[in-house]
Amino acid sequence: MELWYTERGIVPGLALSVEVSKVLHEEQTEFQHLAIVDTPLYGRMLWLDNIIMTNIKDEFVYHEMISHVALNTHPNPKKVLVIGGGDGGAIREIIKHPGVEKAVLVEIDRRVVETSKEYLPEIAGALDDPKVEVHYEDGIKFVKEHKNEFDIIIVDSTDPIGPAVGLFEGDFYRNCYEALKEDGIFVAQTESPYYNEELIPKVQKDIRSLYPITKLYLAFIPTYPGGCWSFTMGSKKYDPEAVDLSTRPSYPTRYYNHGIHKAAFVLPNFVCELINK
Ligand code: AAT
Repeated sequence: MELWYTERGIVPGLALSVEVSKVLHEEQTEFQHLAIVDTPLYGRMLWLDNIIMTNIKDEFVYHEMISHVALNTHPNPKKVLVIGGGDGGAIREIIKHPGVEKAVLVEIDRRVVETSKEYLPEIAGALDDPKVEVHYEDGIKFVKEHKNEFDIIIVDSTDPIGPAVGLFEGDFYRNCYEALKEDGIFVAQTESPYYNEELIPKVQKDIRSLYPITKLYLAFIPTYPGGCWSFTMGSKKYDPEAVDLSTRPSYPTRYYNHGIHKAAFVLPNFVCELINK
């Protein structure tokens, strides 16, 4: 008998279905419904509230692109904060960078971390590295309590529903700005330009009101709605497009390279219109 899992509702009128060969784990956590399934097409997948979070086949694109663009824009990133991202994929990428001394993960749902360690070791394997510190709390509260501390803040959040709503709001962005050092860089996943005509310009405005350098960049992720995914960067000092990447350290990646770093900021006209709306 065939079993299919369907992501439906996050983009009205769209459903994304994947054939499932085995359901390995399902539970209702304190915050959300969590499922780990095996699929013939994407390998093992993590779902939260019936929405695809990550999977073995394409996770490298998202995790490399949410991390390395900022890590290579900053000349000397030592202390990096990730909000959300309990699967550990962004953390795995961050600690590849030889200059990073501490990577702090603030995930609201302890069960996402625990189940990722158990079922997705390829993604979560770096969470036990001695450079990594994990806090189980709301990222909104955490950033309020930290000032002038981080070189980079990465918001690897769920879509703007449930506990992640506040991670797309002005107060949170202001607190992130203050939690960054004077030359810090902020990056957030900001959904698909095809389906978020309200959200993307709103985030651009909020980030522009804080940072002298605000940019959007894109990557291609088959399992997220639209396939074309956006990231919004706010930088206090360093321009990601002006940086001399030949001075940056090299380490193995499967999607990110110096050409992609520059090309990701080249936007189709409809996306340029969206960010200037
Ligand atoms: N690495 C890709 C996976 C994610 S999951 C995002 C994580 O953000 C989830 O584990 C969720 O529990 C956590 N989260 C949500 N709200 C908060 C909060 N307020 N504080 C801390 N952590 C939070 C991203 C997938 C993107 C999906 C795109 N469709």
